[in-house]
Amino acid sequence: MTIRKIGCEGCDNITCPSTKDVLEQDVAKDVKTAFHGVDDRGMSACLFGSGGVCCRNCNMGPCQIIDGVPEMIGICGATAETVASRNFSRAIAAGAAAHTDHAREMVHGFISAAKGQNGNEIKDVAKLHSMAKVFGIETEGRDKNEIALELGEKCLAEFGQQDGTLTMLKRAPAKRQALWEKIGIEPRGIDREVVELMHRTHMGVDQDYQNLMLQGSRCALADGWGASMMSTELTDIMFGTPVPLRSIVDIGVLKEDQVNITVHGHEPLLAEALCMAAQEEDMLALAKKAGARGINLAGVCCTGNEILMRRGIPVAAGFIQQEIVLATGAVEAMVVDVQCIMQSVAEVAKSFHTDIITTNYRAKMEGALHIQFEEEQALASAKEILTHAIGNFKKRGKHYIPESKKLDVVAGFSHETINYIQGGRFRASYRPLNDNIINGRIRGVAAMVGCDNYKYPDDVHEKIAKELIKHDVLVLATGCSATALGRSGLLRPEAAAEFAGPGLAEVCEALGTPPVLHMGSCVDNSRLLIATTQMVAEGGLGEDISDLPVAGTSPVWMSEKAVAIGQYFVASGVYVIFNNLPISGSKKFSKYMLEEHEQLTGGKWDMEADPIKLAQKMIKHIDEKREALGINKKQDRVLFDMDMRRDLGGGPLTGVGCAGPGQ
Ligand code: BF8
Ligand code: SF4
Repeated sequence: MTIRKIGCEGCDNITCPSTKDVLEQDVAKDVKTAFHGVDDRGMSACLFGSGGVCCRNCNMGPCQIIDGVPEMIGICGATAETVASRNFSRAIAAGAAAHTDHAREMVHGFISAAKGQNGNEIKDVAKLHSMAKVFGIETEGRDKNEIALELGEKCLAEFGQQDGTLTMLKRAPAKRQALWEKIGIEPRGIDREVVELMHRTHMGVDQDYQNLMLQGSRCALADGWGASMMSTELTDIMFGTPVPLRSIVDIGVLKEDQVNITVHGHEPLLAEALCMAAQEEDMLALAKKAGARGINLAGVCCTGNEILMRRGIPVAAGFIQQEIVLATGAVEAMVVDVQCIMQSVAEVAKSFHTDIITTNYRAKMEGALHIQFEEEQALASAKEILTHAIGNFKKRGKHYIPESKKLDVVAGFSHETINYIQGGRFRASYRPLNDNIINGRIRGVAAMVGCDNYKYPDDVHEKIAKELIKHDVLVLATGCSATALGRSGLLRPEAAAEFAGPGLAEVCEALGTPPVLHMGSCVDNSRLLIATTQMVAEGGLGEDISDLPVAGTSPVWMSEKAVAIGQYFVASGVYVIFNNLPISGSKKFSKYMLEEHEQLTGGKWDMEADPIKLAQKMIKHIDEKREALGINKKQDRVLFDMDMRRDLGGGPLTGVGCAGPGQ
């Protein structure tokens, strides 16, 4: 297939200066991106699909359902609400499956590390001990690897567990746990909930949309409080719990005189191995022999977030720029594993010397080179991949790196970091955050998570975040939303003075933090669950997550993982707003999701296409929660300023961390 000549003139969906810059260059003139793909298709989205009422669950269909038209139910009699809830549930199951399969790989890697088999070590012993406590594992007098092995095996057992409840549910507030038990949505085993949801959405099984959504919630909770949380915690123990560090987000992190390798996907085992291998003498010598000054690794999508958070390695691109970074012609190899890797990257790479290297047997691609990443020989596999990439350096032809738009970011805000920066090492606490919410300096907390989407402008995240912080709402960001906010300059501490309302700006300036805190990848949304639980435990903001002045959004969601995430937040008591949801084809199901669900879990879904209105709805929800808590009036509470914080042993962030290999 030949790539058509397309420029980016007139496309108002692209606002990122680097993206525009690259697409305007001669080197990118033959590159067709998904931005153009949206236009080229020339069709608006199918109304049945968008409304969630196209059923193709059996071969009597596909059946397009028109709500309220008796002849337009499914051939089997399935109603609009049954079909819409089944489709929604299947998205949850698929999203949860992606997260849980990722988590399983991380648990396998963790067990190998504990056995000393893959070159990784147990780095965060304090976190190992705290997780051991959650799982009832004895730590006294035991070697860290022995504890880790028992923890890894117990975690692995949670995937296949058939009865009982997942261990980490007990980290939730007591009131939340009691509610889950009462309505019967406590996950029993991780895999079981995905399988049961797929079964119940099969033709002719669960045809009561409310009953089905209970399983939808149970499956989503198995993702959030089960697999994703497990993945985040074990990854932290193995690779280190993130601490704030400075780095860069932009396509311009590519380097003229180095072998540029972008790492794209999700599971950090591969990325960590590449980071280690890229610092080995033999690899650096090979790069020099090829005429390069070094090896420059740069992240894309959630892998980018993982290595940014833990190593300060720059992020070249979020989901929406994965083709653009290749269009520079300056990438020797894009190494990919699983999830969110568009097939189009193989086509774009054909115009250049770039190789797309698939590394996981679960995810191969026509036109890509496959080098299997063997987790138990992690370093050797990583070196094989790097060797191939280095071999491409001499073949680099005409290229363009947009170096002038690079933006500094501070990332690495794990839940532990938030605890620490507020209270110091010895009095780590959420008390200052709760106090600042109670006294009104911080109005509330908003989670911005999830994807980019080529159907929408690339500045939606920025618009929403600016509106939120302007109204003193602290933003916690993950996934490609966090990358987008980094591109917009909102992950810099200076952004507080530039864009935040006076209360939030005062708090951020005292702590030295940005008004938007980067908390990691998509699986790291589990950090947000723990952060909200801590806010409840600290006191003064109610007894459950549903009492907190918090709200969540994935404003331009793309992946089914975002649906699973949204549902586990809703089932945890959070108000979650997306730009759209595939539910509008059923009045009953829409009413249930947007209004009635709140009576069940205290959380609910909402929709709003306009970014500013979406932010305002989040603020309105936060204000309603403040009103219910009786903290809607300004109170004269003490702000923990810099001096007080120093006394506590904390202090503002300094320019710690590295900016990646070769710096
Ligand atoms: O898991 S935010 S586009 S990269 S799905 Fe994908 Fe969405 Fe990005 Fe990460 Ni999450
Ligand atoms: Fe149609 Fe029912 Fe088959 Fe769905 S399950 S395709 S509604 S007949």
